Amino acid sequence: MTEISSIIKEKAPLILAEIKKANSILLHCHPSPDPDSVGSALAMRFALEQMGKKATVIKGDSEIPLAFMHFPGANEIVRKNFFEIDLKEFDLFLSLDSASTGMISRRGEMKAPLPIRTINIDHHPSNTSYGEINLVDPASPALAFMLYQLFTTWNIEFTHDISVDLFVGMYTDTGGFKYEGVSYRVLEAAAELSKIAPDFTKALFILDNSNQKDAIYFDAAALNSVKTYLNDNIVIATVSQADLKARSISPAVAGGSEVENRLKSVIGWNISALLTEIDPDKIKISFRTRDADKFDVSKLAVALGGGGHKATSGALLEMPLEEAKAAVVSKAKELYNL
Ligand SMILES: [Mn+2]
Repeated sequence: MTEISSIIKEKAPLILAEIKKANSILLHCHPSPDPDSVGSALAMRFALEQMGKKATVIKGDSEIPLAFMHFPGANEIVRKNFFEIDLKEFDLFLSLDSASTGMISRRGEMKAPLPIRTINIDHHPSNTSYGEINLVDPASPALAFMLYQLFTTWNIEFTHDISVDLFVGMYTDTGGFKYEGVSYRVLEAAAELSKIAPDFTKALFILDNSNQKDAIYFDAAALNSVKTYLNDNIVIATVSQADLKARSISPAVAGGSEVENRLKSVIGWNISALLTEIDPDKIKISFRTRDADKFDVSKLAVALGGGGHKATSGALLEMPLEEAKAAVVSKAKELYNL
């Protein structure tokens, strides 16, 4: 059996005591939900039901992507955001995978403490501790791995459905068990879950193979435009309004591309940028780097009025595409002495 993190060992009984006192428990999916958000919420609902509790998962601000609808329990997700529910129907809110109240909903002003007793279970280092109980474990590479440990501590029976929901969360948040933070403990947990749900590969196949054709056309346009600058240190892909219109590519698809990640996979292409003209003369820029210590792209984003992390960042420029591209190159030249 997997060792339990000390922070989880410490908080597990406190959280269980609150759950035992509650009758009707609220769970949510965060805006633009990923499989860790949805899978964890669904697994928690099954666990709470095993304890004889009424538990409700709401979809939150965004639609649940079609590719997640085969996760066990997904059909029972209530199609409401946080401001569309009546909090009087609940006596406990278990907030999962959400670093701040902004990850519960962006549809309105949400002030902590929230109107009902809130337990905040998360793995983001930036978590703002907005709950009455906060269980934050940044060492865990997925929220689903924290739930695996909590459920083990609480003696929850790992059913087939709980196992699939936790497996997809752990698999995706770790980039397929390859990001930093993946340890033998994570692999042990995944092995246990796969023993209970040997059909987990089906869930992964659907996840990996539910692309929309728009996404392929978008990537084709982006890859077709690739040019490098500053001795190949920066690689830029652009997608114009004309490109989007030529293939009737929806703006939602334009936001979900991973082209910039592929570009930075080339040795020597240290910084990658994807510039998308989301509206005429409105350029959404996404930066990546393969060497965050040497090329901290948060600085490049900030210099252009945006923000982000050292390895992933972004900005929004209101100017023609070619001008935006020139601005990116000249800022990069200046900031990194290229
Ligand atoms: Mn997560």
